[in-house]
Amino acid sequence: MRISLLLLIFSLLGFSQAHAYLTASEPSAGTVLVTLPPSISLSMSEEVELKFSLFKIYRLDTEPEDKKALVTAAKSLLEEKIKLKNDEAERADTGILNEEKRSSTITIGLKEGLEPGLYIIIWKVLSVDSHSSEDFTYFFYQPSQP
Ligand SMILES: [Cu+2]
Repeated sequence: MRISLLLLIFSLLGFSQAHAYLTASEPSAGTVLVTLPPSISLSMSEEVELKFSLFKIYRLDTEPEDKKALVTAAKSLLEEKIKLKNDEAERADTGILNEEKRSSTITIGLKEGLEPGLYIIIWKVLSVDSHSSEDFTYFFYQPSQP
């Protein structure tokens, strides 16, 4: 019993390590920024094929009341927007800044003059092992009042 449980844990770990998942981001999830940087970066557990991966940043008009509502909002953003074409106007990003074909560190440009609020970064990536995965992270932009 104990051995099979251990095997299960190891196989679950093996499964998650075989895909590109977020290991870190700058800013990190939930950070409140007083000023916006020119770009944000995502670190993935393995390299992704940038031509076959999508990264988008959206500002939400209404902020979710709690973490659960935020996850729901992010999931519907992923469903509705990740494959949308010609959506540059409603996005907060200017696209990825990487020039290489594959990378585990993705830099995404931010537009200038963005409104305060909650920003959600969504992605659907194809990792070099040919598996695809999608997820999100988020930050707040809250400039201090003069
Ligand atoms: Cu994989």
